[in-house]
Amino acid sequence: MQRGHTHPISSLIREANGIFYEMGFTLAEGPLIESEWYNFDALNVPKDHPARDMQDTFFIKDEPGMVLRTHTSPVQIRYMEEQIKKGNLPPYRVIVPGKVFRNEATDITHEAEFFQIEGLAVGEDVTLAHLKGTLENFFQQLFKGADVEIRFRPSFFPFTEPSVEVDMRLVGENVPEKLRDKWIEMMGAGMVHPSVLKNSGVDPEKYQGFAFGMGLDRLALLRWGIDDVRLMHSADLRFINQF
Ligand code: 2NL
Repeated sequence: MQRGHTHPISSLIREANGIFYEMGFTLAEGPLIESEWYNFDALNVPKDHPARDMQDTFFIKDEPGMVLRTHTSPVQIRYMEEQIKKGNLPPYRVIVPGKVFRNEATDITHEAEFFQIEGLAVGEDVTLAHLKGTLENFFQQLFKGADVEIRFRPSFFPFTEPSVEVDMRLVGENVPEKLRDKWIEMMGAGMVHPSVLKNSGVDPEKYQGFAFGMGLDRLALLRWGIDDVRLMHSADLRFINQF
């Protein structure tokens, strides 16, 4: 009898969840339909930011002020808010995997629906160095058999300050030649903007934190050496049966 298979994206979410769990992170989930407050305003995204445009965001026709979430960050806002409401002060460590939506043209590497994983750590003395160590450990465990190197480049996001792009490099004899020694852009990250902490009810004078966000489709391609993202959502059994 033919049995079912776990989709590579699901495998990756489970694997990531396991690795972050070992580092003290818990998993959180939230709604796919979000208010503009949780998806944009609370995250310090300006009213006139291009990401809020009809071309980039799916607005819910019959419910003014509601959108299909464009990232999983609103779940971290809800998480912090809920903890504060319950009287649980930081430290917080949470990861949020899930589906997100962008209203844009699709091509070989872009789909309107895709999966993301975001992470958040908040405490009295959380720094960018902790972010680097956390991500180094994550990628090292995900790409066993290779030596992983991480580098930060300066970037900008409205919800982090400072903001960075995170590149990864796989070194070692076991790494496929196509990938070996090449810097690959993996995600965006940074220190949570004080306004974002404030909007979540967390005192930015006392606490600070790091946050990161990455797409899972590209990570899955690297993890299993697949060369076309479209395969990931094709429902083609010749592809899926290989996992
Ligand atoms: C990207 C960049 C990022 C975050 C996501 C975040 C969440 C909260 C506060 C601050 Cl609640 N930041 N998330 C931060 C930096 C980058 O994603 O390119 N993702 C695919």
